[in-house]
Amino acid sequence: MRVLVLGGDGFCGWPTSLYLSDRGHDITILDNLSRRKIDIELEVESLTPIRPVGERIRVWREVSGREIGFVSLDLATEYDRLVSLLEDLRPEAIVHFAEQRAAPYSMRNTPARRYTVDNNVRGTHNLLTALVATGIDTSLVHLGTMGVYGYGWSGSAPIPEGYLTVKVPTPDGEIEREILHPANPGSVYHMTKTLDQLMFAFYAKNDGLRITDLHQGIVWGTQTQQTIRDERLINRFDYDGDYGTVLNRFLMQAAIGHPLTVHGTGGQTRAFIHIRDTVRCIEIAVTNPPADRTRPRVLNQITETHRVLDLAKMVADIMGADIAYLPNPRQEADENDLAVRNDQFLALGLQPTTLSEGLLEEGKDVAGRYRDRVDPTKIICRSVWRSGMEKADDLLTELPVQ
Ligand code: NAD
Ligand code: USQ
Repeated sequence: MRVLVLGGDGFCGWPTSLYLSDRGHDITILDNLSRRKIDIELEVESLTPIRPVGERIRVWREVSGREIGFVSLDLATEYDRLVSLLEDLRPEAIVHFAEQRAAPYSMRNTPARRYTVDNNVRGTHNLLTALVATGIDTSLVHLGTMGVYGYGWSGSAPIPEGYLTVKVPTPDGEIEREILHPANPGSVYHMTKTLDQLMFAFYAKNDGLRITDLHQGIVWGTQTQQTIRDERLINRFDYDGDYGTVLNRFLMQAAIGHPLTVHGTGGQTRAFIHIRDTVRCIEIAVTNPPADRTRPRVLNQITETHRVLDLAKMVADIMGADIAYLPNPRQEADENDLAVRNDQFLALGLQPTTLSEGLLEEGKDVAGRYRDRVDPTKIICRSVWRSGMEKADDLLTELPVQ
C-alpha cells in the first residue's frame, strides 16, 4: 500500500515507517522535525544517538534496498502544501503520529500549553479538512491515547474500545444508546486527544471519512527488527523529565545507578505496549480498514497493565537499583484500578509481546551502552500540573562511576 506517515521521524513513527517499508509498503514520511527542535529547547538529547533524518533514510536504502520518501512540512500551519502533497501522492492510508505527545511538556508553562493545543488540534483538523477538500479515498489511522478515558473512571469495569452503551431515560421509558466514552483528560496534551476524537466523530458522520483511532498505552522498548540492522537506524530513547516515559526511564535509571523515580506512592496503574507491538498494530490497522464510514473505529492499542510501583520493584530486583519516592508533580489519583479491553487487536491477529526479563535486559543494554550521553540534571520531572506544587531536587548531579 502507499502509506503517508505523519510524524515518521519520531519514536513510534520511525520504527513504524521501517517496519511497513520492510513489509513491502511504499512509505513517505512527513515531519517538521519539531521534536528535534524541542530537544534543543530543553537542552537534552535522545539517550540513543539518533541520526539526521536524511541519513536515516539513506542508510535504510543501503541495508534494505528500499526507498522511503521524506517531506518537511508543518501539518498545523502549511495547509496548502498539505493539499498539494495529498493530491500528488494519493496515499491509500495515512498514519497520523504528528502531535506534541508529552503530558509534562504540555503542562510546563503557558507557551507550551498553547503550542500543544495549536499544534495538535490544528494539525488534525487541517488533515481532516484537506481529505474532504481533495476527495481522496484513503483510510486514516490516528494515534490517540488511553488517557482520553482517564484512569479508573469506571472503577474495576474494563474500559471498552471507544464506545459505551448507556441507558437514556425518556418519557416513554429507557432507550439504549452507544456514545463515545466520556472524555476525562488529565493534562493539556491528553485534552488535545479528546478534541481530536470529536473532530473524527464529526468528519466521519458528515463526510464519510474512514477513520481508525488507536488508543495506545505507554510505549516502552527502543529497538525493532528493522532499527537494529544498523546503528545509524537506531530509534529515539527519551529519558528526560518531560519526554521520558516511566518504564524506559526506570531502565535507564537502573543502568546508570540512579534511584528509580517513583511519583508519590507509585499506586498509579497504566497500560503498556512494547514498540515492536506498536508497529505490528499499525500494520494491522492499515491493512484492515473499517467498513463503517459513519463513525470512527476505536481500538485500544495496549497489551498489559501494571502499577508503577510494581514496575519499579521488578526493575530494582532484576538490576539492583534503589527506589526513591518523590513528590508527585502531577495531579493524579494516588491509586487507581485499570482494566482495559483489547479484543479487536487480538481478533485481528496481534500476538502480544508482554513484559519479560529478556526485553528489560535489552533496555538495560541500550541504556548502559549510551550512559555517557545522560545528563543527570535532566532526569527529575519538574513540570508541575499547578504552579506552587512541590518539585523534587536532583538526586544525582554527576553520573556514578561504574
Ligand atoms: P514523538 O514526539 O517522538 O514523534 C512525533 C513526531 O511528529 C515528531 O517527529 C515530530 O517532529 C512530528 N510532529 C509533531 N508536530 C508536527 C507537525 N505539526 N507537523 C509535522 N510533524 C510534526 O512522539 P511518539 O512517542 O512517536 O508518539 C507518536 C504519537 O503516538 C503521538 O501522537 C502520541 O500522542 C501517540 N502516543 C505515544 C505514546 C508513547 O508512549 N510514546 C503512547 C500513546 C500514544
Ligand atoms: N511516573 C513516575 N515516575 C517517573 C515518570 C512517570 O512515577 O519517573 C508516573 C507518572 O506520574 C504517571 C505514570 O508514571 O502516573 C505514567 O507516566 P508516563 O510519563 O510514563 O506516561 P504519560 O504521561 O501518561 O504519557 C505517555 C506518553 C503519551 C501517551 C501516554 C499513554 O508520553 O504520549 O499518550 O503515555 S497513556 O498513559 O496510556 O495515556
